[in-house]
Amino acid sequence: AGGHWSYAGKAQWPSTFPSCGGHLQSPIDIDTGATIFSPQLGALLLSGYDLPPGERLCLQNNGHTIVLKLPENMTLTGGGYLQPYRAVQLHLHWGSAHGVPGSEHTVDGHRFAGEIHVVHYNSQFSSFHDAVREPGGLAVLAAFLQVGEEENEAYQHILESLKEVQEEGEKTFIAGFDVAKLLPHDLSRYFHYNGSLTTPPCYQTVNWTIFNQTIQLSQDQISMLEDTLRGDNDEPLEGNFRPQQSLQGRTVLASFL
Ligand code: SG7
Ligand code: ZN
Repeated sequence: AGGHWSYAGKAQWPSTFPSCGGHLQSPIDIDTGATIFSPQLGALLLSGYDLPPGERLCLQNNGHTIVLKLPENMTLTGGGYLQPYRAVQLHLHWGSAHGVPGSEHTVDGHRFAGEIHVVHYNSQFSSFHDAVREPGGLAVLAAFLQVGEEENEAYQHILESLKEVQEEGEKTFIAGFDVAKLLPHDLSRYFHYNGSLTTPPCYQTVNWTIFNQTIQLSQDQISMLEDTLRGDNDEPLEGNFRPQQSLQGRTVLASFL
C-alpha cells in the first residue's frame, strides 16, 4: 500500500499499512536490566565509509526527515550480522525547540535529543527494493544525539546545507566526507534486536544495532535541526519520532556487560 502518512495520524497507520500493527515493531524502550549479554557479538566493521570530497551526495527533505543518500560500496560487516550489508541512506529523528527530546529508541525510559539511522540492506539481495520485505533484509545502525559543549564538525557538514532543503521535496548535494564520523568512536558496545521500519510501511525486516556511546552536538546545532525544516502541509518538521512499541516477548541482546 502506498499513500501519505503523518506522525499526527499514527493511530491510523495499521489500517493503511498492516505491518504497522504487527508484533515486531520499532522503536522500543531498551530496559538495560533485561538485556542479555552475548559474547559472540563482536565489533562492527565499517568499510568504504570515508568518501572522497569529489563524490557528491544527495540530501533531500522527504517531508518526514532529511535523507542523505549513500553509495552502495559502503558496507557493514561483523557485529550481530551474518552477511555483509550495503548502505542506502542515513537520516535523523529529532524533537522540538525548547528542549523537547526526539530520539526514537529510549534507554531505561530516557529519551535523547535525537537519533541517527544509517540504513543498510543485506548484500545477498540485489537491491534495497528486493531486500526491504525479506526477514533479515535490512540493518539499521542507530546512535543517540545529545547536547554537548562543542560544535560537531561532521554533523555541521550536513547542517550547513539544511537551508537549501527547507521545503518538502527539496534536494541539494553535499561533498563526500567520512560518514563514520557521524557515528560513535566505540563500535563494540551496542544493543541488538529484531524489529521494523519505524515509519510506514513498518516492514518487520530490520535487525537493529543501537550504539551505547552517544554523539554530542552543540545546542545551536540541535536547534538548527529543530527549527529549519518544514514538512507535510507546511508544518514545521519537528518531533519526527514514533512512540515506543511493545516488545511482545522479544529479547534485546547486549554486546557488553
Ligand atoms: C525516514 O524513515 C526515511 C525513509 C525510511 C523511514 O522517513 O529515511 O526512507 C526514505 C528513503 O525516505 O524508510 C523504507 C525506509 O527506509 C524508516 O526508516 S527507519 O526505520 O530507519 N526510521
Ligand atoms: Zn529512522
